[in-house]
Amino acid sequence: MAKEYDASSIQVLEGLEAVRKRPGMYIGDPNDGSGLHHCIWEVVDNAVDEHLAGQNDSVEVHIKEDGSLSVRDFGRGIPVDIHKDFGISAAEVIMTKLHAGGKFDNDAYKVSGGLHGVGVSAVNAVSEWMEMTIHRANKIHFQRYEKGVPVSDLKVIGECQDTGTLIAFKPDRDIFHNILDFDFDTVDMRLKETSFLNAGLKIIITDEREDEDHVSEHHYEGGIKEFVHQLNIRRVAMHSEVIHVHGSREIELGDVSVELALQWSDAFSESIQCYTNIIRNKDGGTHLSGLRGALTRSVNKYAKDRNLLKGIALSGEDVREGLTAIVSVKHPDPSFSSQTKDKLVSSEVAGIVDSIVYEKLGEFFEENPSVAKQIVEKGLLASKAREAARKARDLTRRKGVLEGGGLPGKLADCQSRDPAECEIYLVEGDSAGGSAKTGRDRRIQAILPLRGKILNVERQKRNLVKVFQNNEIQTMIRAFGAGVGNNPEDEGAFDTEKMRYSRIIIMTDADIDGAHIRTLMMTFLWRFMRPAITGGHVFIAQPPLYQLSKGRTSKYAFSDEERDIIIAEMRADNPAAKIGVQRYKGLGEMNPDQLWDTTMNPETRTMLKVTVQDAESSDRMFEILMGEDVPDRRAFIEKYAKEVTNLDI
Ligand code: 0RA
Repeated sequence: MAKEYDASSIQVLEGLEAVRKRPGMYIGDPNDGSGLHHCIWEVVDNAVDEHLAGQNDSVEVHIKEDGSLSVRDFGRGIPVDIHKDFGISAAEVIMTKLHAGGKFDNDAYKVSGGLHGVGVSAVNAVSEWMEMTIHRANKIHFQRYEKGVPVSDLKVIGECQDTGTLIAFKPDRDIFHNILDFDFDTVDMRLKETSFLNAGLKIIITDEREDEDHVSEHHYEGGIKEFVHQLNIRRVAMHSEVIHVHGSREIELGDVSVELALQWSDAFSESIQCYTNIIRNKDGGTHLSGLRGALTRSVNKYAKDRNLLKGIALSGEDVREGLTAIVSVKHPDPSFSSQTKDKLVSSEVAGIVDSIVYEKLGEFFEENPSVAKQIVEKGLLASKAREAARKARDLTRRKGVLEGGGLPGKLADCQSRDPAECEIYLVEGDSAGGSAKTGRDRRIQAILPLRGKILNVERQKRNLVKVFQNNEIQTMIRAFGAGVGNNPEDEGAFDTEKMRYSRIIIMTDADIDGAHIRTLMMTFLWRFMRPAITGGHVFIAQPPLYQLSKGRTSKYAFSDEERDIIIAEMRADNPAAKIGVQRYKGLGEMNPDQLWDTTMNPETRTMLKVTVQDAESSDRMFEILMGEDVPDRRAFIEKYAKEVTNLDI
């Protein structure tokens, strides 16, 4: 017995050492905040498992002032009896042995899962300390670990009436060098999602780091149905009730259950979020393809049976326009395409989701004919708009060819034909366009002046023809030469491989109008040339706000703070110098040399690169900010752009 204990404890130490050596393999990147936050999800997952086992109805998370965090659940409490193979308490096994996150009782019990299924022991290994307090069998048990190693035995320290587990840990700064602060919004958003996916589970987050505690509580009896309702809260829903279907099928290893909530709105985009065992699969997978197939077939069948189609077949895209849906699958042994579980690949799931959704949605349509009719009508409108848009798009392409080479007259092209080194400046107004044409490096920089405000495409959802007939938009399509449209299956869809310039640089005045024009251009690119944005090809030029001159020297300032610093520097040796301050109201006020020096010279310029982390939330942001007349469009740029110099590109 003693020998066995020695051997296994050596194994434990080796395991913990492996985690500390390569934390990225077990808990995610330790330097960008993702690994740090994964520690929380891993610990919370254990509490969620107790909920799934029907043994826990609430979880309390505290973010503490000293950099630690605690998770309390009201489940059965981690078992404290001696584990027969290891000679130590089962609790200590769970806390120290990798892959011992699994449960000892029922195989079907653990459907929630940590990032890599390594369990809480991996978190223990990367924690300066971890403390476990267990309420079980009317006793309070306690044990402390440092860097994963127990520093005391599991001891009884008191008595209690309730059951549950409290795990507190402080991430080790030897592992997480850069980022040690838990981000409240990240924690809040993720745990909100967790509580939506676990109907009835209450999750309370308390941030104790400010003078006053900040408390956020999530508790949704309606589960994913309420989730869809919330996602659509700023949209006009086409039917008041969120549709909710569920079912299960038996496979060899146990039951696969499927839960789906869906609602159509007047939105343009489709938004389907997929989960397997409470974990988000951002790239979808077999549950998504099963759902899509069933949706297309059931809507078409309903419509055809009632002669609503007049010979047209609705495409999947037509049917899904404006759809918001959550599909949540629970599977005893799912397979994913990668460690990060971004895509579900278990092939049997496609058929299971398809058959459950097809059957249940068919029933729903039968029982709710007015809703069904509206969905069909929306699909028909989408189908017509898409067909008209296709024609208009073809026309745009043909017109380009007819006008010789297809390049618009306003474009001042560059000499090089190597897209990798070429860039195109989209410039607001003809006068700024003139300065830019003179000031540029004509070998690699092309200039396209655009007149006034381009069309807000977000308000033309039903009128795509108007989008394609717009002059400025046609000009851009032809200048970029890479097609238009986000659906790669469409002929002539935007393709970054075909781009004539690898960088599209939006250059507008540094005022409110300029900001507005910039967001209009970004909106167009997002809705019609999305791969340019997701591929990192879109930039925002940063012209200076001020020119400051003293005698013959002059400097540029790109913000008010910078202006004040430069003035102070210029006055350092002579406090009385009266310094010339010129505020640039528009790009047109700069002469070509100045524009080159401050904004366009690739050697010295700073630009903003447009980045999109989450397509889902970006969709919503474009919809909200561009759909209505919202004054604060600056939020937009702040959310999507990060500063880069040529070195980062
Ligand atoms: C193994 C078996 C049982 C519960 C747990 C583990 C458990 C683990 C954690 C981790 C955090 N909170 C937890 N709560 C429970 C079931 C024991 C039984 O049958 O009583």
